[in-house]
Amino acid sequence: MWWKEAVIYQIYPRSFQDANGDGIGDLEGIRRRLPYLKGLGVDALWLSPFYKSPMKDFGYDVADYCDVDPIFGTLEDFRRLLEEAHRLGLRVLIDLVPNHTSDQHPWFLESRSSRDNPKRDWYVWADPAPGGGPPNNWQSFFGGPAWTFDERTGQYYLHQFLPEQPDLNWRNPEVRAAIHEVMRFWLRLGVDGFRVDTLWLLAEDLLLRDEPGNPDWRPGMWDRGRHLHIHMEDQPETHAYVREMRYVLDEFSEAGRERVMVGEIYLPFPQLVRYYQAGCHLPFNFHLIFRGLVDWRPENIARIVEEYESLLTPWDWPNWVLGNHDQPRVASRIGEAQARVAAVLLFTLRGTPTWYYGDELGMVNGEIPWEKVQDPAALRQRGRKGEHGLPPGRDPCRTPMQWDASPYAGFSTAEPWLPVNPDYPTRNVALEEQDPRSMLNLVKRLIALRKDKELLYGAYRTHRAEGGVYAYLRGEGWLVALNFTDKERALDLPRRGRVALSTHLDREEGVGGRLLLRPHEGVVLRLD
Ligand code: TEU
Ligand code: CA
Repeated sequence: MWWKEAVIYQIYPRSFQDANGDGIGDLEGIRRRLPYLKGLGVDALWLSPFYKSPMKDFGYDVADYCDVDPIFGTLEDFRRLLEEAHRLGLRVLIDLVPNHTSDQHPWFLESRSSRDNPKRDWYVWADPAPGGGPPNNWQSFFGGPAWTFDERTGQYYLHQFLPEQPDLNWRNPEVRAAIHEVMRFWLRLGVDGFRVDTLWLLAEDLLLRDEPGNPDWRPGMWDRGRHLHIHMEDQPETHAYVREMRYVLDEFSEAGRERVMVGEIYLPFPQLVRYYQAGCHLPFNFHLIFRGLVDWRPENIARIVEEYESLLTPWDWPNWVLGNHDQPRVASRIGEAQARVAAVLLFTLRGTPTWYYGDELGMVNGEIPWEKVQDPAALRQRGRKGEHGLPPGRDPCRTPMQWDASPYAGFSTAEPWLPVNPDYPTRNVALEEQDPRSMLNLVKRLIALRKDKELLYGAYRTHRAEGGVYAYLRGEGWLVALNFTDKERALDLPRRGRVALSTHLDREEGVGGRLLLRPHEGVVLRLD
């Protein structure tokens, strides 16, 4: 099945390539860069939202699910992009945002117009608490209560994110049918599947019960962390809704042309893997991001991999991620040398990898001063300091793609919506293509190597996870050895072998019973 062998590449359309010179990336820009993506060797693209939107959350607030925002182009531009991608053998996944709409979506405008409007029940409305105030203690992801009072009708509406992103009421079968129609619209156009936004948040507790307090919460942590999330997240009904969405995908699936569901799900493993049974092909496994990169040691990474592997049935296909448009860049978290080691890890573990645009250049977080901050999540925390005293939020990982050393890094001819990272003259596609040892060439080599069937499907087995070295076997024929330290390390091998690839891209020799790893070196060995 194609999605098991694929490498998925995430594009944040605002930041990839601007074609019409307004400083914002667009669909035509992506189309022009398809040859680059083909050359990189990835198999599928996931495009973050490009739908009509007031852009309060940069497209994750959708005002029309079946049209393209003029900032990004037209539906015709999308058709051309899709057609050309398919011609090159690239699949295209689009972002489906079913949990909430924009407050400017016609459905919400109707819903809020009166209590007896037929669409009233399409969103989650509730009376004020008996003594006044919000119906319960639920907090939004972006800070503050998850409820906003609507003067006109005297009730509160639920929003897990911004007040401008009201939650749809998934218990209402009309809502589910409407989203299914949206899916069919894009499937008929030919998309290969969806990355479904906030899949684990579709349903909330019917009784709207208060969340219990979180004993680990400390002042300074985010508002939503004040409570546990047993009533707002991962409800049993959600699994049924996922199943229904899967049926819609299956209406359009054929052998070799399965339409797939990638689900955005931030949950512990035991809860995460239940989404396989619900029919989600690839419930995103973010554990390398939120448990791995914060404690980058062989013991910890091996524990994550083993725990996940042990919970999967033979029907569940794993997947791994190191970055996305909501998370700080991997190279900024563990350092550039270790980001290369992490790339070897991602492409040689069992499972489908998803790669975030620019990470193949080793792109680092942009430093965005307060005057230039765009992310609504950050703006709501104005004055607060994030890491290194810089503003918090998600802009740092959304800076423009660095194509070449020309002004604005070849991203645009106008000033981009977020500043280009100042390191672009020395870190860009054009330069790294010329440099045989660049991160870009490492990623290309890894993607090519990963086509090997045994590396794709061979069982995972830990070989060593201590003393700064993490090594594992894939099938019988492959051994991956990663040095997490800045010192030399030696590793005993089960058999002789040959270096197929080193992060340093400078050796391909035979090795005997012992492998010497240089500082920050990762090696993929073909065993005899
Ligand atoms: O993200 C959902 C999510 O829970 C987090 O990634 C969240 O955005 C972050 O922790 C807050 O700082 C998805 C999208 O990926 C994100 O871009 C959207 O803002 C969000 O849903 C709402 O649609
Ligand atoms: Ca543009």
